[in-house]
Amino acid sequence: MDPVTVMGIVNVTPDSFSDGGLFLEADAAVEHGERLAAEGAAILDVGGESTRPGAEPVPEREELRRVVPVVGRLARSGHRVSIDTTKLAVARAALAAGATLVNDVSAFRFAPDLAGLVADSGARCCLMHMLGEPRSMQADPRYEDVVADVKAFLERRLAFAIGEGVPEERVWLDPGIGFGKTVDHNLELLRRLDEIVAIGRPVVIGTSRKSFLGRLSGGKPERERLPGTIATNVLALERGASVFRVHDVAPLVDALTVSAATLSL
Ligand code: PMM
Repeated sequence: MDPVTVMGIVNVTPDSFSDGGLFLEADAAVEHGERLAAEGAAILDVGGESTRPGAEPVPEREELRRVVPVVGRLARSGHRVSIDTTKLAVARAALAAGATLVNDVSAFRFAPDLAGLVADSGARCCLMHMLGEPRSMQADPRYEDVVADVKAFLERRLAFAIGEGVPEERVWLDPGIGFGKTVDHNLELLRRLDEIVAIGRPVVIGTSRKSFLGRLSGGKPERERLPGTIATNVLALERGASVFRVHDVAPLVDALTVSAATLSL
């Protein structure tokens, strides 16, 4: 696997916290995806349901309507597409439309049958840690030891996926920055990311424009969080992360390529 794989975010939602619905229309989303690919994104991560803290679930029909045409058009243009969903029907339709990776922020907890679909389809999957569900995850997140707890969770979900027939080498893991975590939890996970990497699967990291970066930089709004996004992704690379899920692809590709060369990765 390349030392740096940048995953560009293509949100097709009216309420995603950082795109503000700019890419709701399929044409705009496809155009955005094409631009991220041209900037160096190796994977385009298409999502139709916001997972921002407090977000309400999106009905399946609406999620399908948002994402399937976008996945199909980007895949037909030759791009590697991942589908960011927790729903079986959405993943099934997206894989049929050409997606090759299922990015499930619930790690197959919300739809356990997703594991069998991934196993049968030959797709890869990304299993992410989240405390509970988006609606309530930020209420009062507590851990015994956030890194040990997240690691144990990811090991359990990896074992579940393997038990359902997904070959281990097709699974990526993600500690889920911002998903049921305080600022200190997020920092501890980044600081000790090597412990998650030690599980032995590629680690995906998603810090892009997230609220803890705003909190740490004097309350900066989403669009001014690029420096924090770069800093955290570079540190995650140094600690062994391999896949970087970001909104601002061009600057991150630059920063991570230079960092990888400096680290002789
Ligand atoms: N973050 C969001 C959505 N999907 N998937 C993975 N694997 N990791 C993440 O950190 C992650 C994700 C929320 O961010 P967005 O609303 O900007 O897409």
